[in-house]
Amino acid sequence: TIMYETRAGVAWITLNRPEKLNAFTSVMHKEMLSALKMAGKDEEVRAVVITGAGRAFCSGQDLGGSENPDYGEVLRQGYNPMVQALVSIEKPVIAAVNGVAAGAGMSLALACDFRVASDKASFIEAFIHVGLVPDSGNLYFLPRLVGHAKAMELAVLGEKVTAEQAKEFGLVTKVVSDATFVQEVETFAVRLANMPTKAIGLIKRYMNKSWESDLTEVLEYEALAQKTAGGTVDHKEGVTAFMEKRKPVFTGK
Ligand code: LHQ
Repeated sequence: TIMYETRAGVAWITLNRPEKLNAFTSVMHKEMLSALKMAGKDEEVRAVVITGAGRAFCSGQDLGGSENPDYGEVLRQGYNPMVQALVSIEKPVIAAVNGVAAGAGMSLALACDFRVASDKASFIEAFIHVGLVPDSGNLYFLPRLVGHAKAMELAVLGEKVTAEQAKEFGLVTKVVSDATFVQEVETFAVRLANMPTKAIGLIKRYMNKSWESDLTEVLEYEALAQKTAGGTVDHKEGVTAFMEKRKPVFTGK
């Protein structure tokens, strides 16, 4: 139910249940978790793309499945470890939103570091339409990405938002034509994969921490992160390239 492939420093993770619009099952969660762990560990991988097979990105929980009736446990066992694993990957993770992202499928996109959307994509906080609440980090990421007022509006009204609308309120990094979607995502992902990976990982780690920290703590995090970044090969290369007036070649080390 999950496809995993790597090329040009990028791991491509594809949700692959197109006939159900890539709705999540417990099997899919297990496969997703191992794909994310693989991408995190593989040193050749310097960027991760998550996308959907067929016309949808992900329609959230499979509503037709005979899953555990204890939804709390479904979240604790399936979704929450996935979100934690995704956020713990110290590499850029891009949601390539090829089509509709609904319910926990939208949450998955929100937990990524970037969202690149096809002009055919849409976002829908579908939970409310089945009498549920946003989950899988949705209540954490949504207000942080779009602000409290917009997040309340989206979560409570559950209206479908087009890729263009999502771009307007900052949910999406860029909207690209469906015809060139895969190439555009690839170009973006390869660009990220050729950047100073360690520094990106540190930015991600401490940007996330900044939400639950005060200024004194953040200043110290920056000092810690900068000490680490300052010791990387990529920092040395960046400075050398600058002095030699050439383009740097970063290796992620
Ligand atoms: C589906 C699904 C789906 C099964 C489309 N399941 N078959 C966490 C923990 C525990 C419990 C509960 O929930 C959660 C978190 C959640 O994610 S709750 C929210 C769950 N998701 C939804 O409520 C979204 C349900 N889907 C939709 O609203 C629509 O399908 C969207 C807006 C995504 C797309 O609409 P359309 O483009 O019109 O497609 P469609 O509705 O015709 O769907 C195509 C097929 O996919 C259809 O099957 P069929 O056999 O008739 O062709 C759907 O039944 C199936 N499908 N989503 N989540």
